Amino acid sequence: MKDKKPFALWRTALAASAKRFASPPDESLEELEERLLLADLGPSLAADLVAAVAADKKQKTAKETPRLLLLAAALLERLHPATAALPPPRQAPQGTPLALLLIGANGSGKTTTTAKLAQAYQAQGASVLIVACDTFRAAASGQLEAWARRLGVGFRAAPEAADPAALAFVGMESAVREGYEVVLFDSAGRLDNEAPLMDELAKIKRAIVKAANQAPASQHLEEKDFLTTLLVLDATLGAAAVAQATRFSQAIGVSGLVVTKLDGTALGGAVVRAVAATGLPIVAVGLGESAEDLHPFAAGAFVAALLGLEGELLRRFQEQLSLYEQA
Ligand SMILES: Nc1nc2c(ncn2[C@@H]2O[C@H](COP(=O)(O)OP(=O)(O)O)[C@@H](O)[C@H]2O)c(=O)[nH]1
Ligand SMILES: [Mg+2]
Repeated sequence: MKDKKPFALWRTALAASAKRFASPPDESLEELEERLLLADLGPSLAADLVAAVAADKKQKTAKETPRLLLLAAALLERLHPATAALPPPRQAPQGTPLALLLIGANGSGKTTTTAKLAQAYQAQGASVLIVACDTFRAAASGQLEAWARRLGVGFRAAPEAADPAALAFVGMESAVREGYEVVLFDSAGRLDNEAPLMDELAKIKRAIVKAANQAPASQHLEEKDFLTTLLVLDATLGAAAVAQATRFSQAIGVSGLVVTKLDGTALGGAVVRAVAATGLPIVAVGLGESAEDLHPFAAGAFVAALLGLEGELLRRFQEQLSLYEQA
């Protein structure tokens, strides 16, 4: 999916496919809005999308296209800039590993996602170090150490209540020294005192950048050169996840989102809302609790599921999607 223009072509193609399929009765705008509200998109985004469909339907080429398909196209268009791949490991000659910092509220899935990322990068053949910067609870580092042992990746931790930024510094230093290609930093997400949390995360970032610049081979590295900050969001939280996305991304520079627990009862609307609220791409989604359950975000499949497309409409949507993805 490259630029925006193909969406116009896609709508034309949708119209052309109408002749080959018998469509069920068209839905009204009110019914569409109802669907979006049930999927937890929230009133303002729902109204926005319905207005887009109403405008599209007035186009001559879209007269025969069911509104539900126009809605699917509009949703996909919103999510289209929102897909990004995980950054590739940095290669050894550069002397600095790719660093990923995971941030987010308690229970959102940071520690589990850290393990999943370790597994994903290891499967690509990269050497991985995990640094357990959630020193707030002793159990947090124990949980991560068990993952690291199971996956056979490097691991650094500090005693409970140790300064997480100091640990981040030491972790980055040893990642460089020992020639790791990827270093993952887990972090604490306690919410009882939020301002200190944001300060702590900013401090962790500065420590990582400082440590990277101590390496003899490094030439004034900036954060953007090697550090990716991922905000982990629990999709089952609905509107609360959207609020978290806004707060964290305003306080801390965030590069992308990881949306977890999409395998559960999540309605999915939070995903669209978090993207709309932050403008951030989704770099991966969590579809379960094991290390293999991290996947790229498939916007087409997501939209089909969110709208409950089935039968002829689903076939038309998929047909156009595959044409579109080849374009
Ligand atoms: N079903 C499901 N559960 C998840 C997923 N990601 C994390 N969890 C579970 O959510 C809970 C909290 O995860 P954890 O990684 O400890 O969150 P943290 O507090 O942000 O570090 C644990 O029980 C995880 O197994 C996911 O993608 N799907
Ligand atoms: Mg944790």
